Amino acid sequence: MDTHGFYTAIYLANINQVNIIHYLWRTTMVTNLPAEARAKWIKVMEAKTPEEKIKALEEFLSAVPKHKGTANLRLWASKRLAELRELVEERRRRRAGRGPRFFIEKEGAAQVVVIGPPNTGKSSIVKLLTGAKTKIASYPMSTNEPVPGMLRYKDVLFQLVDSPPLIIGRSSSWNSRVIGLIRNTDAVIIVLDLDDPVHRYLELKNELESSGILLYKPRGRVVIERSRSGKVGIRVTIMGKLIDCTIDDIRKLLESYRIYNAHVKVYGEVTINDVEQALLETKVYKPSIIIINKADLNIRRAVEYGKTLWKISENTPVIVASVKLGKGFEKIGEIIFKTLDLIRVYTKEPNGEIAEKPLILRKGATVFDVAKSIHKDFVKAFQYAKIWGKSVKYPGERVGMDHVLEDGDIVEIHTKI
Ligand SMILES: Nc1nc2c(ncn2[C@@H]2O[C@H](COP(=O)(O)OP(=O)(O)O)[C@@H](O)[C@H]2O)c(=O)[nH]1
Ligand SMILES: [Mg+2]
Repeated sequence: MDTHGFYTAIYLANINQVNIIHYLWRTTMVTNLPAEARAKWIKVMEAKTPEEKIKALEEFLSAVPKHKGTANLRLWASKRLAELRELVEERRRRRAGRGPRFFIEKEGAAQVVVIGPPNTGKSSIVKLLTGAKTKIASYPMSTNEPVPGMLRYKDVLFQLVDSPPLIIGRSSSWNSRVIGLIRNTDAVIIVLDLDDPVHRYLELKNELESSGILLYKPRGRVVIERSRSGKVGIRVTIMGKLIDCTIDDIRKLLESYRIYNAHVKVYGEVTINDVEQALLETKVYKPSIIIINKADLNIRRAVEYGKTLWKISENTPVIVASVKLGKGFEKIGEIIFKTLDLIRVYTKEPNGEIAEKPLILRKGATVFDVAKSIHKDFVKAFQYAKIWGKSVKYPGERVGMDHVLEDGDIVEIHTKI
């Protein structure tokens, strides 16, 4: 058998792809919501418990007028409500000491949920990579609750979560729970085997899309981080380009939703509608990796499927592997790290040691993000930062709060105190 195939079949995504999903995103307009609905949205954002979120979403939904332009938004909101009701129900059952546990507390730098059709080897993969005690069986539906385990890559730990399969094309409380798990995670690994993987992949992708979960990176992306501490105003960092609006338009839009303190990050090409979509959280993008498992059964076919999937999935990384042979997983940590667009940043006190443990941040993170993650007072008292690493022209260069960091940078923050 040609084991060489396992290595040649690893592809890394080209993250600058222009794609079709983005076009769909652009056309699902929800603008022109009445002021009453906008004012109610902030309650949804601020809800702390699932119960509060359910109540706020119900109230928001009742203020959204029923017409074609709001159909997607209303469908999304009712699906979200179903997920949240499942979560509340689960907690109630758990208190009574019964039923499966679907909500998994995040640990490590990122959480990655392992999904896919029944019996493809999801549990076997999580067990192989993390040692988690998860049940492996030759019959489908053997996993009935998510099981977490930790995977190490260099000085970064990832949490992998084995999950029960989604049942395609049926809305059920079971599916709502699995979707809820996926919505809250940072990335997904899709495990397929040699049983019609292309078709299975497309089914899964469509199922997720109908719940507002996208597997492809849109051309433009907006991240809105609301400030919970302190009045920082509305800060907009442009890593790409605004197509049809100005920074001031973004500020006005946020203010119409009564948001006065937030950091808006714009990646790629973005319209004002994209900003509103991000605000309403109707579309979330989950970076993904595809694994074709059981390649031991027919390596040639597995590699063929791998190439096809790579092409039809906008160059999502595809790994052709076999748990049985323990092959194909050599680069999984590196691929997860790259797919998540993470960077490691090391903090350093003035005249002090460099921190041993890195801060794990998203690509595009700024000095502001580092200051914020240390302490809220660091943002208020910030004067300048000194940087060593790839993001600066010379070691120890002085930069401001908006400076965009790179993987491996060392950051020394100087404050007024
Ligand atoms: N031939 C082969 N069988 C595998 C491989 N990985 C898992 N299996 C088998 O596939 C079945 C389902 O595995 P499991 O991990 O429970 O799949 P899950 O339902 O997706 O979690 C079990 O009988 C496994 O032993 C593999 O790489 N090759
Ligand atoms: Mg399983």
